[in-house]
Amino acid sequence: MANQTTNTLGACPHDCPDTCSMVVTVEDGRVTKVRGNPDHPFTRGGLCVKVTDFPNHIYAENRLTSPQRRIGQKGEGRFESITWDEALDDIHERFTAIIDRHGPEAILPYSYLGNMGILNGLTVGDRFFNGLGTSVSERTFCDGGGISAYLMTLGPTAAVDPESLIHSRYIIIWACNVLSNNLHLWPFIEEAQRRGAKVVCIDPVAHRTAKKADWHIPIRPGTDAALALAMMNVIITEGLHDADYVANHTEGFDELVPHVADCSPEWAERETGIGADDIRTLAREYAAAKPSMIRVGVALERSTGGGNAARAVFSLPALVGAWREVGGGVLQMPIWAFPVDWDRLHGPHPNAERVRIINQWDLGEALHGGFDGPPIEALVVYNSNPAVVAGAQRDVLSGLARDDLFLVVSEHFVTDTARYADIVLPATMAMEHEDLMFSWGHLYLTYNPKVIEPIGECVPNTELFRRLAKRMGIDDPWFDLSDSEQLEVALDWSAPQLEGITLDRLRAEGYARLSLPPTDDYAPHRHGNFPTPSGKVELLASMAAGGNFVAPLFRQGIVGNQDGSRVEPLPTYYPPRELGANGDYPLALLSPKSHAFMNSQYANMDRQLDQQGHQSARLNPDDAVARGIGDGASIRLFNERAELVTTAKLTPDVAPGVVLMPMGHWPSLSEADLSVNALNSTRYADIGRAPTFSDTAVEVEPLA
Ligand SMILES: Nc1nc2c(c(=O)[nH]1)N[C@H]1C(S)=C(S)[C@@H](COP(=O)(O)OP(=O)(O)OC[C@H]3O[C@@H](n4cnc5c(=O)[nH]c(N)nc54)[C@H](O)[C@@H]3O)O[C@H]1N2
Ligand SMILES: Nc1nc2c(c(=O)[nH]1)N[C@H]1C(S)=C(S)[C@@H](COP(=O)(O)OP(=O)(O)OC[C@H]3O[C@@H](n4cnc5c(=O)[nH]c(N)nc54)[C@H](O)[C@@H]3O)O[C@H]1N2
Ligand SMILES: [Mo]
Repeated sequence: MANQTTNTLGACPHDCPDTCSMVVTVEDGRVTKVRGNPDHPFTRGGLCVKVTDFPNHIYAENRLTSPQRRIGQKGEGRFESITWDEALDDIHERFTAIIDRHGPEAILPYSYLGNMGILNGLTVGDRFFNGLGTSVSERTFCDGGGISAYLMTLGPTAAVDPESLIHSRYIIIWACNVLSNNLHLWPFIEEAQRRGAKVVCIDPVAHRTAKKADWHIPIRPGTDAALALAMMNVIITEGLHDADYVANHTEGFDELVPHVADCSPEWAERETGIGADDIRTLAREYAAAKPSMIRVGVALERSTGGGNAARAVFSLPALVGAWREVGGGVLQMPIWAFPVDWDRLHGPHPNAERVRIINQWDLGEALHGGFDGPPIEALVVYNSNPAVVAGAQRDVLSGLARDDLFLVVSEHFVTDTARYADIVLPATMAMEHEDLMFSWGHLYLTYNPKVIEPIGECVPNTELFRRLAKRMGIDDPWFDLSDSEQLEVALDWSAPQLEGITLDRLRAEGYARLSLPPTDDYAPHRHGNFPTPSGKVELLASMAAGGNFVAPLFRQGIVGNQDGSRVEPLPTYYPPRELGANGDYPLALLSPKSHAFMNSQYANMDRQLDQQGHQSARLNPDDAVARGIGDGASIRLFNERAELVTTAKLTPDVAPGVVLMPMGHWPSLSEADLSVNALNSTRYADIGRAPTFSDTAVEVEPLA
């Protein structure tokens, strides 16, 4: 047979702001090469270190290719291959018995964005679980806090075209490691820098992005709200604010003025560790540069007062009138530009008013009977790896090990979560199924065609839930639709942003920029028009009246406050709770993203693991010397939740008082048999039930 080679445009499926357009080479039915699409204005031909060897991932020797049934002890990872029919029979039998005994709320789904496709991603299982009436899984551990704060302050607006950052004159990168986590934004920032913009990076760690900035400001973790409030204080007391923009397009300025009157730079210096003069300089430069831009990362929300920190930062651009110009404002996630019909995708819950909602963050507690209502007797995990990514890792692992828990995991590999499963189901990767990608880092819709047949008996998540729905007797016409048919109704194709964009066009061209004004003219809030209840930037948030606000997207169509906790209507500083509170644990543990992993994905792949290095703790030399710890020494890293034996790496890049241990390593592949989330608590931040990874106190000791 003649060799047949095709090059097709596909989409990177990962949970990353860049959503790259990829050229996928297929030779004789096998993917042989993947590269960044040189014609895509955001991808610009490059891919990150994680995915350049995609074919190795697809054809990895240990890839799951058939359904598996456990034959060993839980956690041992020993399985036998079974047929799909046998797997579905087992699931049907166990689910039916559990529902008979306790009702459907004894079943808990657990998923996140392992796959970011509109069909196969965030909501893919929801119609099935809602159809059964199971407990609802609340998914706020990525950016639930930041997004909730954003909605409270600015409303659901795309706000900024990331490509317009070339026009910015001053760019503050606040708690974001752009060069590792949002690589394809960097050229736009670099272009602005070339044109004379100043780039400032506010981060306790001098990572590769901070090193390229013009000014790196190390901040004490969890104190960002103090910095932002002090910036407001300087801007207002020195009259640097844009009085006209404030008067016309904000709510609550009169209340804000006395609120920040005591937030002097000297006060903020004591909280943040940043010199008062530097705070003044930052505020003055930020207010003077027109236009100024703030790129926020997810770590801003990850402290006790993280939601308020995000509210304060989201309030700054209106004070200085940054929204007036292209390249001004705040770049969080432009997801709101994509008219995805999330309601249709997740479908209604039959018991929406009263159903039990369990936040993913509380998995360990939920598995140990910590919630009212029926015991969790079955857990279904897909698109996620809670054994690695969730806090209180020891509780999660012991919960997954429960003999009476029926655990079903849909995966590519036997992850540390799947090791505990009763049934493991094999899932396709991007090239094996069709999907369409929205983006949380640019304004393009990207189409992903199926270019090879699924490996073995792998099925897309869509098909998994079709099979489960049929076997469980769920009567929902949604499950009769093919993937292509689901795509036809997954978006509101009549929305103005999709004018001129059709599935046919996407299939032919691979991607399309949303139909919005051109980048160089995209300043949607030049004249206000914020989609908040008041139509203005809500410095004083009307949504605070509802209590702890959680953005609706993260639940299966259930909106509103559940716990009644109070949110201040004005952005307020809440100091870190754990850090500094206990003299036994004087150091702040940070666990941001790993450069060479995709959350926990690729942490089992040799090349990426080599590139990232094994789990280790980075310490400032001052802290190490004070404890008699040398570079490369074995140490104990601990707090009251766990103890990890690991290697110390000394570097001045980490601020004194901080320990850096990026997330993603699998416990089973780590010296400690635990990874960094064993040290993290499951306490929530103030808004949106965000996690508090950056408010974790630890101590280190040399290993005797
Ligand atoms: N290479 C790679 N890229 C990724 C991912 C990955 O795993 N690997 N994951 C993707 C996902 S899901 C996400 S959400 C994004 C996240 O990407 P980012 O938004 O960049 O988030 P993080 O890496 O969690 O944290 C960013 C920075 O915040 C700093 N930080 C921590 N606490 C604080 C604090 O209290 N204040 C301040 N000012 N800074 C703080 C950390 O030192 C870190 O440098 O990346 C995506 N891209
Ligand atoms: N300490 C600490 N913990 C963190 C964070 C942090 O910064 N620090 N970040 C948090 C953040 S921002 C996020 S987003 C979460 C990420 O949490 P997760 O979304 O759980 O992270 P991933 O490692 O990407 O896990 C996804 C799993 O889905 C699988 N998968 C991928 N595609 C498919 C598919 O098509 N079908 C099926 N069935 N499975 C698939 C992958 O193999 C992988 O094992 O972690 C959170 N946890
Ligand atoms: Mo995330």
